[in-house]
Amino acid sequence: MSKKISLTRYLIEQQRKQGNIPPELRLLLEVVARACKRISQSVSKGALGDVMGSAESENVQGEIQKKLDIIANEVLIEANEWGGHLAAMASEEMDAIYVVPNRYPKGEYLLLFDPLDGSSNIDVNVSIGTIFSVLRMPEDDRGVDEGDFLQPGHRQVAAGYCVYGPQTTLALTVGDGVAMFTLDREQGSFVLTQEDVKIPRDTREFAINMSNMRHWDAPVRRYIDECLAGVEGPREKDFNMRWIASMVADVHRIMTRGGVFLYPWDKREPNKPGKLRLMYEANPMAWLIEQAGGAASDGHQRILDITPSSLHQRVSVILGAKNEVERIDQYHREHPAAN
Ligand code: AHM
Ligand code: MG
Repeated sequence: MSKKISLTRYLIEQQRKQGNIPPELRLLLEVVARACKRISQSVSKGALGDVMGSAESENVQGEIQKKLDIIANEVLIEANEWGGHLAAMASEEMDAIYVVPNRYPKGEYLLLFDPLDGSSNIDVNVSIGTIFSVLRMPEDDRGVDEGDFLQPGHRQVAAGYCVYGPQTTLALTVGDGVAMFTLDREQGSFVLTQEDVKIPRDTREFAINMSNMRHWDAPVRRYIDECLAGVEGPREKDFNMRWIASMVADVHRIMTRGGVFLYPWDKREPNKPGKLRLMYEANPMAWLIEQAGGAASDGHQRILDITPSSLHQRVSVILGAKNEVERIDQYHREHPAAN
């Protein structure tokens, strides 16, 4: 009988084998995973728990918060504040950073998260998830502030997501490929179900919200027009389309069977670089995708090379199959004025 490898065992073995997971980081990742289990439980209660619907409050981005957005945020804060491995946390749902209170010891890591991604899908029982990213405090820093978080994505030391769907699945990277863990609900533990996840370089499947088509800039229009033209068009093959409206679920599909995902800049809010958030969504997903052999860009540069100027910064996101992302980047180079 093949032995089940738990997340704890996987992390301890990685620590021994690679030496690239210091013990504090391992503990931090275990606590994040434990918080995801609790969020998974709340999600699965649905109408039987007091978790559905709007909280009638707004987050810093002016979006109405759902009850589960707030519950998930609290679960992550409460689980992580006392362990001694973090200096501070930042969340899509909080205006300012959350510094670990003085009553607890402070550690050298910074945790960022989108506690409940895909909020519009909560009430309709479609997959949603948690996205997280871990940075190290800059060296010789005496006190933690927002500036410490403004590091480019290539400085992440761990990143992952947990998708709450028919199964609860955790995807994780510490810079040595991507591993996937499925929650064994009877045992209450995450079990390793896939190692060394790889995304094919080519695909016949794209993900974009087509209802925004008239607002896109020329390079994205050109790319999608060519996909839609199918075998008769320049790509000489038919494409399929998927759009779940939960980035976690769309990225998980790409991790599982390939594809390309776009949430580009569009003319609805021309002063914003995009809808998705660099620090909570784009960076962790970009690193996971690159670790699985894919690529992630904003059309002009690698997402992981963007130096953030503010915590809640938005960004245009194109990620997935390497050859498709390179093609879309090429179309942007051919339209230099495009966003
Ligand atoms: P959220 O973090 O408030 O849930 O917003 C992010 C989500 C992504 O998961 C998803 O890709 C996108 O918003 C869907 O947006 P739209 O409804 O415009 O298609
Ligand atoms: Mg989100």
